[in-house]
Amino acid sequence: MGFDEMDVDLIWQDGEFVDWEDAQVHVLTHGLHYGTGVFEGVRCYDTEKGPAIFRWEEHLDRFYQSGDPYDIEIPYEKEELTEATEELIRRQDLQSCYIRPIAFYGYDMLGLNPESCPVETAIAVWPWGAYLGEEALEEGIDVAVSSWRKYASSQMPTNSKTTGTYVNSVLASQEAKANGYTEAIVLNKEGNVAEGPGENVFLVRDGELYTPGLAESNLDGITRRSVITIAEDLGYTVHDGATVSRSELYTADELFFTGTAAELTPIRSVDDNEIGAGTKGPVTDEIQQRFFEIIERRTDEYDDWFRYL
Ligand code: PPE
Repeated sequence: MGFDEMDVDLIWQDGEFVDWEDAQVHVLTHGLHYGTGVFEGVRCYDTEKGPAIFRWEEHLDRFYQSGDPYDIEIPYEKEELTEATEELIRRQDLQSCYIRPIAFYGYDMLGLNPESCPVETAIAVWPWGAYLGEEALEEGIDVAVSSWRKYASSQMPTNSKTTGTYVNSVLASQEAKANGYTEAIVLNKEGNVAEGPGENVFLVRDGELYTPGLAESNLDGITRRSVITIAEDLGYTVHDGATVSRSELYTADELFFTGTAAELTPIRSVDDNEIGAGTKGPVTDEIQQRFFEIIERRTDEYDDWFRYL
């Protein structure tokens, strides 16, 4: 479904609320030519206590930090972006939505050094259902190891949500889909597991969890952090600094993805090898149920993870 079929009509752009179709940039925008932008992806959930934004402060912190390697200084205070986001949700009567803040070097002059270009900032919100499909959350998905490797942090910042670097994810995701899989798993330069194109990966073996450590060229996912906490609170041992080899994927008892968009999606096969029983495994199921209980606020615990509107 495209944006035009959605019931949203407002975007916050550089301090103003503008009509959806008026939220434009110049074709000579620096970020369009060289990918010099940073973005976030956040979810607002429909809860019994009204709309609630999941881990807003953490996402905002990462948004500002993502710009550091490029000297992108977002010219707004965090409070201003918070108010703008809340107003977008309220004015469009959304109970749940995906939130996409973006900041990028804008229009002044081209040439690699963006020094003279202003940093332009925008926030859009729209309804976004299950990223990999509703069925995926229940049945799990079929993934393939990508022929595209994740770039190393000596090549491009791996822990920054930089617009330009997402071509790596786009390639991996297109390849997986072209070959009949739902999603890819991307290996790092060393050939170990980095992450999915837009997800972190968890592996279950002998009742314990493993997820690639932050030196494996992956993003420090906020869902990853949350799932580590949730799993530990459920009593699981989580090895969150793991190096996961490609071959460990095939012999895992269970595998799943985490991410803002993907939430907690089980993986039922890798390169046509069934994982476990070829469906959502019991540990994944327990953690996923707890995750949804938390984000739908059917428990009072973890209340400080939410910002209610
Ligand atoms: N790795 C990558 C490369 C990534 O893009 C994401 C989020 C994650 C891990 C998980 O991070 P977190 O959302 O903080 O748990 N991917 C975003 C973009 C998805 C898109 O298609 O666009 C997201 O989930 O919002």
